[in-house]
Amino acid sequence: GHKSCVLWFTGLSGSGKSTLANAVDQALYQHKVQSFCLDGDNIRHGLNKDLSFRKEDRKENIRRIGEVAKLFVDSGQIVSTAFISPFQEDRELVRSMFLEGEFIEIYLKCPLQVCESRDPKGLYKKARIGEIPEFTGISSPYEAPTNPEIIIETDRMTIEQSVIKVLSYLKGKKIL
Ligand code: GGZ
Repeated sequence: GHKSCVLWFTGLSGSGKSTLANAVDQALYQHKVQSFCLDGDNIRHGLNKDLSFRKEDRKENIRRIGEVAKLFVDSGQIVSTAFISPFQEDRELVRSMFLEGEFIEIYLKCPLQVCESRDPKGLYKKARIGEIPEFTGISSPYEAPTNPEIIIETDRMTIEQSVIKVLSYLKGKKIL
């Protein structure tokens, strides 16, 4: 058996949140753990498609994701979430919705220059010329976590090493 929890991945656009959250989700599946991954593809395009990237809408985005994550935790799963979640206050609100030890904040630490050079969707380029307002890291702030459970420097580690780091943490906490 395993304990349920939320793996809350936070970091800039292009820091590797979706990639790593999905890789961890796959690894948990191989460990026969019930898990699920929430990301922009299944939330921003569905449940939260009424929300923009203004500060107040990001707050509501994160709050709703927290509530959905809680439903998954209540159903006994490990849920991975991959959202920028740039504001400390919003992440703290979500943390407060969970029991001690159930909310695991994973900070994908990666220099802005590296994220910007990856620019898989060309969004940074558009943000730089003002085509996307309030773009995180360019024209809207990213508040780095002050006390995350796990920090992963995605420009220095492979996906495989990063997955091992997360799973080792879970084993150390007797979640797996
Ligand atoms: C940041 C934006 C913006 C703005 C569109 N700022 O690289 P992506 O494309 O796939 O990931 C980004 C995603 C961020 O959505 P989140 O729900 O994770 O953000 S938050 O937690 O702050 O609510 C990016 C795209 O949406 N995108 N406009 N202005 N990212």
